[in-house]
Parts: sequence; structure tokens; C-alpha cells
Amino acid sequence: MEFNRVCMIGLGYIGLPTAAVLASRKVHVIGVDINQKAVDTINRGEIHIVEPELDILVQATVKEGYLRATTAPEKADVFIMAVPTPFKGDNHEPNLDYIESATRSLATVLEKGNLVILESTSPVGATEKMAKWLAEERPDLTFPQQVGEESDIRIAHCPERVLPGHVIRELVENDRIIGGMTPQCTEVATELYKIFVKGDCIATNSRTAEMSKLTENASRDVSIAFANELSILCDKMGIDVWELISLANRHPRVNILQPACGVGGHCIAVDPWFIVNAFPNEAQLMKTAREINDGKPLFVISKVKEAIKAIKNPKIACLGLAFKPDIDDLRESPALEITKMLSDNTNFNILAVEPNIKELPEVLKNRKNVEFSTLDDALDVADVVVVLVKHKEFISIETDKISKKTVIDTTGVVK
Ligand code: SAJ
Repeated sequence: MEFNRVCMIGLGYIGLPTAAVLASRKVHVIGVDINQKAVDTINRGEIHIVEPELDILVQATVKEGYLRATTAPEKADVFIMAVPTPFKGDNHEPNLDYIESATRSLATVLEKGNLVILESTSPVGATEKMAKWLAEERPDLTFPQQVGEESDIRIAHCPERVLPGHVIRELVENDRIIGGMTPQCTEVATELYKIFVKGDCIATNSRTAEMSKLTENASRDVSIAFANELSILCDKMGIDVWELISLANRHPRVNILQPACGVGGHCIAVDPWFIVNAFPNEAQLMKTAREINDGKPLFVISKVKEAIKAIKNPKIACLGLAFKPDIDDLRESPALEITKMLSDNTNFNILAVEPNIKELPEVLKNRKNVEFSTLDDALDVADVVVVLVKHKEFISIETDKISKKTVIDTTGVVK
């Protein structure tokens, strides 16, 4: 199959880097997004998200004419969908509305021989649903149904597995799971990814590919929950959890992850629910892990409240707002949530320190008791220091600056 033109639908944290990497391999990429501002920004050769190295890649590929953004799908050899799959309702039910509307909109320009790939993290069966929506829109074309049967359109699920902050490198170096609806679909999709993937392209079917992505993030969530549960147990026993974990990890077959103030971001705290929602009775461990990790911020808040009991109008330094170390991403951040919940108590004065952003985020702005502070200023005046994120700036905090203060360290940086 020839891959002269690729239409990338969704130009967010995954779609834009993938589009830019493909374009850097001299494939003509049309990026599609409903956000006109994002489209305009990209067409100027700039970016609307933060990701190292992405700016250079977008600038170069737009300038050379390989990448162009627009708001509606155009004819292409391949369509790749990287749109969000959030929740709907109270029961963490996956919301496939974005996939459905993107699917129906691309159906109008679909042609015999095209390959359609779903990259969005999806519940099991979503790729089959996508095929069904395409078939409803285009009764004149045939779609993959049975193994061994050739169809006009090829469909596959190829989940992204890149780590925010390392996306450009991981897009190229990571192994890629290629889950075609039929072996023929897998074969064609593999050819496409081989244009830029240096890792292995591993063939499977679409349902296994969907479940593999969910499994990876659920597995990490369960491992982090184990560490978070340990941290609560150690607090009760007066044991240093970081020392404990480093000792236990000396065992050749033990590898415990690190506790933190909770689990954030758009992936690990979301994806396991797609499994739990579909199988609430069977997915007991994954559900409990989600509850443990979601409950950790409340435990941290209870520790802060305990520490400031005797202090009138306490000054609390909250160190870190991002969802993980050394990034500026505040999406679903437990550190931000903790800072916000502490500031709900108007008697508390909060000094929010986040070296990776320039101003307070919207949720903390206009709160009289929250001040955006430098690390040094916060350490000078705070009664209580709460370390929420293991940013590199906090690792080098001098002991004498905090020796007289109450420190609640959720990250293990303070020695
Ligand atoms: N965290 C801990 N303790 C740890 C490791 C992480 O508390 O030992 C916390 C972090 O602080 C953060 C959260 O977990 O709040 C998630 O961070 P992360 O670095 O584990 O993962 P994400 O969300 O940035 O990216 C994950 C990755 N998945 C896995 O590592 C299995 C990435 O490869 C996926 O592509 C991404 O989700 C995604 O898009 O699904």
C-alpha cells in the first residue's frame, strides 16, 4: 500500500506529535482538529501543547509543506484517530462520542483501499464499533468482518504508549502493538508504523490491542496503589516507607514502585475504569487500586490538618502542583487537588510553589488565601511544608531551611 497522504484526526498530546513525526519522514500529513485556535497555531509552525522537541519538529514540517492543519477531514490513504475518550455519567462509563463523531465525519471522504486506525485509548470493542459506524455511513464500501475475507477498507487499533515528556523519542523507540480487525488489516497497518517506529511492531487483533493498553496502565495503577497503601501502613507504624521499599527492592524478584500524594494524569487514573466499568464484579483488584490511589490525597490532607492543629492561621507551603515530577502538566493532578482542598479552609494561608509554571492555575486564582510563591520565600515563612511532587528543585532543599518546621513529605525527597 502507498502512504502518500495521512489524515490525523485529533491534534492533542498524541495526535500532533505522531503527525509531526510522520511528516518528518516525508509523508504528507493533514492534521484535523475541531479547535480552530490549535489549527491556526500549527499552521504558523507553532504548538499549543508542551512537549520537548515537538516545537522544532512542527516548525520544520510545516515550513517544508509536509504538515498542514485544518478543521475537517480530507481524502487520504490513511486516517488515524487520536481523539479523547473521557467518562460519561457517574459510573466511569467510557464516552465514545468523540470517536463516533470523528468516524462519521471521516466517512464522507473515505475511499476504497483506505486504512483507518484508532489510536485513542478505548474500551474493548471500540474498534469494532468504529467499523460499524463507518459501515452505516458508507453502505457502498465493504468493511472487515471475517478472517480471510478481503474488504475495501482496512481497520486496526494501534494504541499509543508514550510517556508525556518523552513522546518524540518513545514514539520512535517503543514497541508498537498493531491490532488489525483481520490479519490483512494488521499487515497494512504494520507497514505504516514501520515508516517511523524503530521498536518491534507486534501483530495481534483489535480487541487484544485495546485490552493490552488498558492492562498496561491498570498494572501500573495497581503497583502504585501497593506503594501508596504501604506508605499509609508505615505512617501508622512509624517506619520510613522509602527506606522500607529500597530494602525490599534488594530482593531479586521484588520491584515496588514509589508512593506519592496520589495518581494523576489523563491515563493511569482513567484507563483502569474502562475495565472496571465493563466487569465490576470481576475486576476487584483494579477497582480497589483506583480507590486507594484516589483516596491518597485525603490521607495527605488529614496529615496536614493534624500538623497544624495548634497553629493559629497557619502558613502552609505546598511544594508542587503538577501531576508528576519535572513537567508543567496539571491535568488530573492530585497535588493541585490537595492544594485546592487545603485552600477551601479560609483560615489556612497557602504558598503554592510550582517551578514549572509561570502563574497560578485558574482553580487557585482569585483565592484570597493562596499566593504563588518561589521555593525560598515559601520556606522562609511557612509553618508547615507539604512536599507534593518530586521536582528536581525540591531534591536539593537544604536541611537547615526546614529543620524547625513540620514537614509532610509525600515524595521521599526530604532526608
Ligand atoms: N506515580 C507514582 N509512583 C510511581 C510512578 C508514578 O505515584 O512510582 C504517579 C505519578 O506521580 C503520576 C501518575 O503516577 O501522578 C502517572 O504517571 P506515570 O509517569 O506513571 O504515567 P503517565 O500517566 O505519564 O503515562 C502513562 C504511561 N503508562 C505506563 O507507564 C504503563 C505511558 O507509557 C502511557 O502511554 C500513558 O500513561 C498513556 O497515554 O496512557
